[in-house]
Formats: sequence, structure tokens, C-alpha cells
Amino acid sequence: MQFDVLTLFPEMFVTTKQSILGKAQEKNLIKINTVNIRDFSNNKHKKVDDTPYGGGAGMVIMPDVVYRAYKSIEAKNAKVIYMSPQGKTLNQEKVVELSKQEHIIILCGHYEGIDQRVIDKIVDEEISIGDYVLTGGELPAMVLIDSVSRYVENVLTQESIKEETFSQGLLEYPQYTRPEIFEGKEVPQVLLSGHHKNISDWRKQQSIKVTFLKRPDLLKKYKLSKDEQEYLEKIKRSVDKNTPLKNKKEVEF
Ligand code: 4FD
Repeated sequence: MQFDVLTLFPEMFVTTKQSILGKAQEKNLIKINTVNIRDFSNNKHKKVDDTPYGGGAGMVIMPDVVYRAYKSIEAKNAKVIYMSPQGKTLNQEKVVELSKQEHIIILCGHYEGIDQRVIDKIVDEEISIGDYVLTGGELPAMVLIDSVSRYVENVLTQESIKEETFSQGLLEYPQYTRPEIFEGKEVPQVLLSGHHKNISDWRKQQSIKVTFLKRPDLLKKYKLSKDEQEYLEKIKRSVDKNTPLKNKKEVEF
């Protein structure tokens, strides 16, 4: 899968060899290519922006420079995405959908904005990574590339994919490793039992519990089996509703 990133700050897109994305590029599973918008300025000072028509503070990136940068990319079937706080919020479902694309072109704007005409001309989809404002679209572009690349064949090991699909729609169960006792705290005994069925039941219950406590909004969308429903009722009865919990989001049940 290929990502082309149209940006004024190509130096921001670096990946270390050891990281998952670094290894994925080494193996040619994904390619991350940056296109420096500034290289397509026709101005002798490499100027890419100008004052806004109608007045106001700041500068606006000129449409022709962005358009030439875009046209320099060889693409037959690429989807063009504009990272912007005005876009639809990225979620895992969208990530999976995008991972089926062979080629994605990402346009990074920044606070000063890009002339609307080139956005209207080349952009297929406007995507936000959340309701907050950043100085540029580069970090959002990296978030998108990272999340989508995880679904490209062979980027993740078989093991990590299995773990994920096991508890789709639920938060992950807690993990433990050596030492068996840390600062007086023991590892849950079931994990040391070697009893695979009990371990997987316990993990599923932990996923349900942690989702109920931290993200009850997610639980509403998840289809629970009869056993899982019963377990959830048990948790609801046992949980002190007045116990404050870090990260808890308030939702009515
Ligand atoms: N929430 C996001 C994307 C970009 C960004 C920018 C218009 C500002 C946050 C277009 C305004 C781009 C996000 C750059 N901040 N800043 O995904």
C-alpha cells in the first residue's frame, strides 16, 4: 500500500528502522512518500502562500502550487484525504475501510489554510483525528498512516491480529508478566493455572468489566452472548456506583 503525503514539512515524516512501520517499509509492505509542496512554487523565493482575499490576518496557501504538487504524483486509483478538524472523525471502522485502498494521498494543511478551490478539486474525503486543533495536518496524517498500516497484510504478526479480533468491540483485558509478585501484588492465579478455557473465560470477563467501567458507550454497541450478559449483570450488582474511577465516561444504563 502506498501513501503519498503533500506537506510543507516533509522532515516530520521519519520512521525508525526498528518500529513496526519501519519494518513494514523495509519489507515493501507499505511505502510512505512525501511530496514537498514548496518544491512546486514558481516563485523565485519559493513562496507558497499569499494574503487572503477579503482581508484578515494570516496567509493562505495558493491553489496552483498544491495542484502541481498533487499532479506530480503518479496515481491511477488513489483516494485523496484532507486532514482537517472539519472532517469526519476517524474510527476503527473507517481505518479498516481505508486499508482496502491500494493508494492514499494525504493533503496536510495548517492553521493558515489552503485555498478552497484546490481542496474542492482534488479532495475525496476530509478526515479529522478528533475534536482538537493542531498546528498542522502532519501529525493527523501520521496517525492515519499508522492506524491503516496495521491492517495491511503481514504488517502485524499473526498473533497480534488474533488477539485483536478475539475481543472486537470490547476493551482489552489486563496483561501480566514476571515477576509473579510485584510490590506485594500477585498475578491473578488463573493465569498461572495453565487451564486454557478458564484463562480465556477470565480474559473475556475482564474485557467486559473494564469496558463497562471505562467505556460503557462501547458496550452498548456490542452484542453480548447469554453468558456474557449474565456476567455483566453480576458486575453491575457488585460495582459501587459511587466509587469514582479514573477515565470513566458517564453514560446512563
Ligand atoms: N483534528 C486536525 C487536523 C488538522 C489540524 C489544519 C484546517 C487546521 C487538527 C486544516 C485547519 C488543517 C484533526 C491543521 N488540526 N490542523 O484531525
